[in-house]
Amino acid sequence: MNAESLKKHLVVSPEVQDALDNNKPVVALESTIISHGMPYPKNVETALQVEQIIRDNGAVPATIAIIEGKLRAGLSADEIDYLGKKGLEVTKASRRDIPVLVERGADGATTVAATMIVANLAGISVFATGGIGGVHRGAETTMDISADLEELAQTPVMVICAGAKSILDLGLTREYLETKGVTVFGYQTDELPAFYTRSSGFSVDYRVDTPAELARIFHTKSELGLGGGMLVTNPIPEQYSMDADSINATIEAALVEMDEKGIAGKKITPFLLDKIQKLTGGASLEANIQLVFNNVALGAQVASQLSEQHA
Ligand code: PSU
Ligand code: MN
Repeated sequence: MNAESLKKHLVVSPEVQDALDNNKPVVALESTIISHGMPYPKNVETALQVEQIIRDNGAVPATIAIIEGKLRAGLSADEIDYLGKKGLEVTKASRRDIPVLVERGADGATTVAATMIVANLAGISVFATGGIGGVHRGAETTMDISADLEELAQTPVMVICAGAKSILDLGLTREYLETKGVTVFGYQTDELPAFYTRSSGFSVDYRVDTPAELARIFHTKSELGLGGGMLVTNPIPEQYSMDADSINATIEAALVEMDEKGIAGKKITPFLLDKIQKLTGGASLEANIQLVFNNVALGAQVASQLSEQHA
């Protein structure tokens, strides 16, 4: 985007802009997790706590969304509350939705893909969240593959997550990322974490044990002009991880109900997240919140390391 278009469509909050101008660490955050990933008011409480954790770790949070047609990096507490309250009524915005929402002056809660796009436009390199979209089970016939994976292939933002849920086909997701040249890192682990649990039976491409090394690799990738993102998977802390058999049984039950109800397209992920939360009586929501806290703390540490390397 040229400077004029950027100015027209992108609004960076003064705090985030000041941090970027002065090489201070910034961590981007998505808003679909607020509107479509958790129920109100837990979603808003969590989003605000997440921002606080980033501050406590020495970085500036930049929650990203589309509000009244503007791409926004850095929201006020009132704006976060607005998105959280509106919940599923806000459009879930991935790459394809951005031009329409901007032209219409509408609101959008950004997915991982759309958040990466806006973060990159704003000049933010590190983005932390809970889980990413991937290749859905049965994708060999439905072709349901999240645009998040394509975005990781092309947009130079490091995404920190807790792996992917087994609502997805983790093996196919790994294969897809490999084809697209996206390196999958395990933070202090050799195994791909499966969101609610620390293990999945799948390996990562590389284990990295420090935020400093993650920052150096990101920097080197950029020096090499390789483009594309980096996927860092950070396992849920042991004390919050769920029992694998029980969560997998819940996920299977949610998938059966999804088929029965004929849920399809972009509604799939929010439907499954909600169903799993209801079936576990909130235990999965608590695990979800804790793993996000863990990821954003790591995000702040990596962003701090990146700033130091640029100093
Ligand atoms: N996975 C989660 N929680 C989430 C999402 C995925 O565990 O909130 C959200 C993210 O915003 C992600 C999006 O980018 O769902 C993927 O949706 P889809 O599969 O329709 O691309
Ligand atoms: Mn999909």
